Amino acid sequence: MFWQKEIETMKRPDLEALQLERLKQVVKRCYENVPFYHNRLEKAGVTPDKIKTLSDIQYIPYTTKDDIRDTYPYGLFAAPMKQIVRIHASSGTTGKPTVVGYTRADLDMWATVVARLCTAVGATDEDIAQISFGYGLFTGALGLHYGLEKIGAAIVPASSGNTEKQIMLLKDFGVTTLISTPSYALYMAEVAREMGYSKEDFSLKLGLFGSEGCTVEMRQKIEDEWGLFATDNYGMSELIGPGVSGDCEYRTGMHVAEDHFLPEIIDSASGQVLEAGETGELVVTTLTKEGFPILRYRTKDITRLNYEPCRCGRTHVRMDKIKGRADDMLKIRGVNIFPSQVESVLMQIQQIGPQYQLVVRRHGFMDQLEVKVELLEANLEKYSELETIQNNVRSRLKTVLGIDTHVTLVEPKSLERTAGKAKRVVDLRNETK
Ligand code: DLL
Repeated sequence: MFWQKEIETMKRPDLEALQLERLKQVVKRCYENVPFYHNRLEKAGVTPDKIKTLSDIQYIPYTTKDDIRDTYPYGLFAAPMKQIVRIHASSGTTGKPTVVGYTRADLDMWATVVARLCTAVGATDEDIAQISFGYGLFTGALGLHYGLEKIGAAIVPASSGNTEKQIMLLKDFGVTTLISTPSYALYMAEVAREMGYSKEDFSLKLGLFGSEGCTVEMRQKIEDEWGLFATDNYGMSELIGPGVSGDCEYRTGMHVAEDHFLPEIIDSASGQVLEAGETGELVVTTLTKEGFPILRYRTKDITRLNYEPCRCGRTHVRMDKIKGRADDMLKIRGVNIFPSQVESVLMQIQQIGPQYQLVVRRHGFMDQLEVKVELLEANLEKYSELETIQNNVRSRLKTVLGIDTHVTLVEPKSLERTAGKAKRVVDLRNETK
């Protein structure tokens, strides 16, 4: 199903013509309204009239998170505060947050792109949708909220936390669509079971997940636990929040809302733009935003763009599941490792639960990766059985990662659960010498 079929299935040449028109406008807007961009573009010798083709985007310098921080809080806003009707900020844990502002038109565009991804996977005005993302400065909850409202779903704005109450609402309200991080969906399933429920006690049929990575294997676990169809959705507050891209029914990549966001892939280290189909860092230019437009933003997220036609009929490019963040990539003894690779392996092993944590330490000059996983049953008494599981995990990880890891089996339900994004990596390399 489509929310805006004409736009979502637009012929590529028409789409690219629209993108070019909008690119010119956004460059002009930034140049004229934001001193930061004015100076940057001048320095690079790019005036708005220099943009004649889409590939002329390459002359525009990248924008980074540091640029947003350096202009904290409102330095990159391109509309007067009078026109700003909403402010969000990133969930960053260190330093000042990155602050973004929306005009009324921005909010409308946001709701529209979210409405598209909800509709693409079958959500309708018949649905009862529980939003278990935290309401607040984080864009996840309000982003999904207004998109779902646009399509006419009945929204249960549960926010995150108080998991037993969440389960009660899911059950008593006959909720059909769950919106949360994938890790919280799994945790909720665990609590539901502890409360004595099975999936048949609920009416869930769809899960709109996102805000953190979710491998296909983990998605399968969530689907098995809840008996729903789970989809992946990507976005970030600097660009708008959720709605930048989302799965269609075929789940073979997330369609980027390309009439509003122009994606590129670059080599993280050199900054070179890569060929279509290569994997690298995603860079995005917002094409229509008024309050907080951003030119060539380096997302640090690693993915690949797929321009092959999709069976669903959408022509907008698909991006692969996020492989990891450039700064989440662990370099251990010279080998690049993404937590998502570890996750794929762990999810396939029967005796362990879906929660995990990676701890990196430095012993002398050697980095060591400890993989903490939970046993499913506490009463595995035989030491040899534990050893078999441990060896199995270790050897499968070695096959996939190419390095030896230290596998620690911990008590069931002992790793930390969060209602938001799971913290999978603890890097202690600067503390352990
Ligand atoms: O997480 C926006 C969002 C909310 C997207 C709800 C989807 C659903 P931030 O808090 O600014 O915004 O975090 C953005 O989260 O750069 C990625 O590293 C990560 N991320 C977001 N979606 C996905 C996803 C929201 N589907 C950062 N898969 C991004 C993997 C994701 N990582």
